[in-house]
Amino acid sequence: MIKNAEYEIGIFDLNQEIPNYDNVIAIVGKSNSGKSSFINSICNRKNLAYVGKTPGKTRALIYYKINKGEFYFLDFPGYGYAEVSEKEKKKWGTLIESTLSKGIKIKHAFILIDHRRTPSEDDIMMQRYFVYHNIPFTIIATKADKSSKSVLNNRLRLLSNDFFVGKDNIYPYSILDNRYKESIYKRINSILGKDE
Ligand SMILES: Nc1nc2c(ncn2[C@@H]2O[C@H](COP(=O)(O)OP(=O)(O)OP(=O)(O)O)[C@@H](O)[C@H]2O)c(=O)[nH]1
Ligand SMILES: [Mg+2]
Repeated sequence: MIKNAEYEIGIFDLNQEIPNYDNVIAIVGKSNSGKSSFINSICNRKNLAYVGKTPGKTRALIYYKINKGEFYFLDFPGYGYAEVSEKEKKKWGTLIESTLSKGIKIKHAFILIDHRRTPSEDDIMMQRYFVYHNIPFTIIATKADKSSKSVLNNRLRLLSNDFFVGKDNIYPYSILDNRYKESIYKRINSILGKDE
């Protein structure tokens, strides 16, 4: 389903013009939740998005052009990483908030969370933001390979309570297991109105 993926543009500071693409799927989540890994995996690419050894590596909003412009992934800087300096944190916060308030176009948001973690205040704030702005979202519970099936299922149930969504709005994912890809592709098709 994803045949082609390429880096399109990075938004590094507030003076930059924000692109106005249709069909943008935002990828948000805490630092280290697996956003960049998810993008690489779903695009079948090893090094499209940078996966750092230390959290807090994605420091800009990065647009990836998928299938020659059929849609875009927008990789957000991860929030909530404690060891980043206050100054850096403030810079990211401002970058995220102001691009959002400047009316950046987002068709759908994937909120990524390590399935073993309880949602942080920042996760819930992000979700509220999307609700407030009428942007539909899907929760992606990452690193599914790290738990047994029963533990994973239990966590999915708890996450659906925490995020106040039905379990069908939570998708497990693992970059180590290709079985999860198909359901994400289906989800993307339905987001793009390509159901048949
Ligand atoms: N076992 C396992 N590890 C994963 C999976 N997804 C991501 N990881 C690991 O989790 C770590 C963080 O992944 P990233 O993709 O860099 O996370 P990120 O959300 O982009 O982080 P920031 O850029 O800091 O916001 C890396 O060491 C990845 O290899 C997964 O499905 N399974
Ligand atoms: Mg990243």
